[in-house]
Amino acid sequence: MNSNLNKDEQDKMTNRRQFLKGAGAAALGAGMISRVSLAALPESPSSMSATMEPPPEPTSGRWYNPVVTLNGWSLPWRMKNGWKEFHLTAEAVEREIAPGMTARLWGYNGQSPGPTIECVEGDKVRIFVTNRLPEHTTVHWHGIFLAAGMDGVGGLSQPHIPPGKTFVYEFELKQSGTFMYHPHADEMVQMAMGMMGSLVVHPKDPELHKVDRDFCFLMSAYDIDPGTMTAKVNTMLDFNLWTWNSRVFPGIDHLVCREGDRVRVRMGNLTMTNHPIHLHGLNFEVAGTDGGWVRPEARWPEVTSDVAIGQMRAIEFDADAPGDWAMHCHKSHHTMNPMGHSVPNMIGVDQREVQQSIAKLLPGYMVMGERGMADMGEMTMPLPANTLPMMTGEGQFGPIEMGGMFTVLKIRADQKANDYTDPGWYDFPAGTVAYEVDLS
Ligand SMILES: [Cu+2]
Repeated sequence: MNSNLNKDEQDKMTNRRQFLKGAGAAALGAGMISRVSLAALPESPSSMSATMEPPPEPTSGRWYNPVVTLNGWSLPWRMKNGWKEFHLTAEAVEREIAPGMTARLWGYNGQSPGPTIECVEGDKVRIFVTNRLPEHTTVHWHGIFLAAGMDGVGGLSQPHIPPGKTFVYEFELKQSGTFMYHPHADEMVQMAMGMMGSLVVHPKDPELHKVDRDFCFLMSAYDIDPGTMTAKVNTMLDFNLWTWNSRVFPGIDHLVCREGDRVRVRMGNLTMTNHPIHLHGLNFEVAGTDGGWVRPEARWPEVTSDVAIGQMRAIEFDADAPGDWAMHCHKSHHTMNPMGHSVPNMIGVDQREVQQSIAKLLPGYMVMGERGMADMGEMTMPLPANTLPMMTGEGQFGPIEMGGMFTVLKIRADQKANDYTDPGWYDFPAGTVAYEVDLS
């Protein structure tokens, strides 16, 4: 992430300001910038990278424990006369889904999802939204209590933000918890193209709901044909990329923890189906939803939490089990990448004859799936450009055979506080790994 604009971007920004000044002289609708100085728009920093930024300490305003956005970053702000000012730019972006595949999506400030917005209960927040899309948009602040005219539903609570225009949203945060932002305008297209971001409101008292590590991500699904880059927006069910923060395994950041840490994972679902998120090795509690914190006496232990469409869940656990633990959606088709969704079931079918006849026409042709699909994880089948194998990833014992919504929770005794660097694969103590029985 580079929060300092280069010369070219500065010129663009200046041009945009001048353009806005000109436009500002004309009639302004409700919500458009009128009460704030047009020349004083805060910067709209942009990121081209899918690399996790270490949690940013708050630079001004009330102190809080920052969150860690998987493969993402948090949006800087500036304080102005007691207001925390952010600047989102809605625009076309390119997102690396995993090494080997890049998608053309829509997002905010250079990425899909957009940067995480972090603020504190009691903050007065002013969020500028500049629309650089080819069509109008709005931003809805999912779960936030605010004046109806700030809720961002195009046509219902405000006029749409036309291309090239900047609107401003203002509200005072009366709650803390886990929320998100996304358009409420041409949603079918704009959400299918990746427009969304996490919105975290920290408690005023940093000791409340305190954890050592606080991760967040949003779930989104895309339908991108192998060899192409643009998400199909009319797909209703048959998506082929199931993502966390617009990334798939093995491109999703690992959740690195120190043994003994209290850990929170905030996750939101903006796909069109539910995702039962399963964690190995530990149990957890749902400590919060997008409706607020769950009272401690109302929590129960779980190892899988279903995150339904349009819901958010903040789970918490004590990282007391060292090791490498899988964390994934339990729908097995959601831990797969594109190249497997239309493969027929060939288990038990002897394809040798077929192979021989096809190989005459297509040298190098391979049959697949006679013994299950695991062979496909190992095969280095030639793929069309810009797509990903169905099952992939290499662990210390062999192929992991996963894709999509899958990552690894890494708990280490010797990880330093606030250190998120990948410690590598777990060093299993001797005699603790499943082993082959000697039958001789
Ligand atoms: Cu799922």
